[in-house]
Amino acid sequence: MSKKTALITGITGQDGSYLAELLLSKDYRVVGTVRRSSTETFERISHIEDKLELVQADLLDQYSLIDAIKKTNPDEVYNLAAQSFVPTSWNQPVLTGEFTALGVTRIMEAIRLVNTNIRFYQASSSEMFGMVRETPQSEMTPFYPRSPYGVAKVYGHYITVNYRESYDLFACSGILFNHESPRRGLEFVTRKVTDAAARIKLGLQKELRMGNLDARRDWGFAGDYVVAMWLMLQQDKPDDYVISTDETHKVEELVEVAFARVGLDWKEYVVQDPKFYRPAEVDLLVGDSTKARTRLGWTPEVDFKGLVEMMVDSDVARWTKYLKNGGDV
Ligand code: NAP
Ligand code: F7E
Repeated sequence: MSKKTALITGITGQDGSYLAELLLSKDYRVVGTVRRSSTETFERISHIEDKLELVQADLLDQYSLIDAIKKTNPDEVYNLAAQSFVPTSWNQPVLTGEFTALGVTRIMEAIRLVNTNIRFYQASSSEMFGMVRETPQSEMTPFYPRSPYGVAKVYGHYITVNYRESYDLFACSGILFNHESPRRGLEFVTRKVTDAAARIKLGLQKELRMGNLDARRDWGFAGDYVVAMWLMLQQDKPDDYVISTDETHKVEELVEVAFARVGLDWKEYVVQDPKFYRPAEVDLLVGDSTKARTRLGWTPEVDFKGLVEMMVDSDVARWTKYLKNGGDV
């Protein structure tokens, strides 16, 4: 049998890099879309770049998406590209809507025009639950998004469901709760905390300025979550699935575990700063991933403490190398 081809939008992001590794390990031909920038953003995929094919496409540019799909002829498309940072969605709500909401329609239109046999995965989010209507949150929980990002993801979710029902596409929406890794962007809370704990331990930073320490999230490991994305596209029928650890922890616990890993008491270093509070907060997220566990046979392998410690250890190693190399990472 010939190799399967997967096309990943957002391959340069956290999830894109883990999914590309997974699919290469399964002997896929892996194609990623990248957008033009004055400096390359390929850091997360530099270790596998020679095994990937990269094509230029942007979620804002319909023709580039059609062209990428026509030229590469994928069996599966994973739409991971988005403006994914919640606070930025208040500063750039229109752009967030263009990327994160309408971008989904553009890529599904490209699939519809080029080849309706392509299987499609949409990266939906627990942010759609927002001010939660029930706890824990499952596929049946109503949405109540609390940010322009959350609103855009609700659109992306429903357009995926609608194209599945309108055009009989194999289209799945994965409703993923927060997932993190040493490759997480530095502005997200987990990485901000683990990077700061490492820097403070090594004398490179004095304090950590934070927002709401009472918010609760269901945090898992990105490497576990990309397995669920792939499993969704291997089923007989397309469907939507919640992917989560089914455990919730306060931001304060995250800070405590991260600082304890480097032998520090977080209370001596963390300063609360109103700058990091949001216009509307999502206070509590905790998933019910029973459907994914029973139907896909998916289970996460890394727990909360293991995840935070993995990230702290990685940041300590990175900054230790920096200091050894005289300031060059
Ligand atoms: P990420 O690290 O922020 O990566 C986002 C990716 O999207 C990057 O490759 C970025 O490319 C690309 N991108 C942004 N705008 C684009 C555009 N206009 N055209 C083409 N590409 C564009 O995000 P992530 O954490 O890997 O998340 C992957 C997806 O899952 C996102 O859709 C996110 O919203 C969703 N999600 C994430 C989580 C989570 O906890 N991580 C949970 C639920 C859902 P550049 O490198 O060029 O910037
Ligand atoms: O914030 C609180 C903040 O930015 C988590 C994205 O991947 O997951 C992510 O969205 C919590 C919030 O992630 C700081 O108020 C406190 O309650 O790491 P975050 P997020 O907003 O949950 C979902 C599932 C996605 O889909 C998104 O793409 O932490 N918090 N102090 C802080 N957050 C940040 N960033 N910085 C702080 O200083």
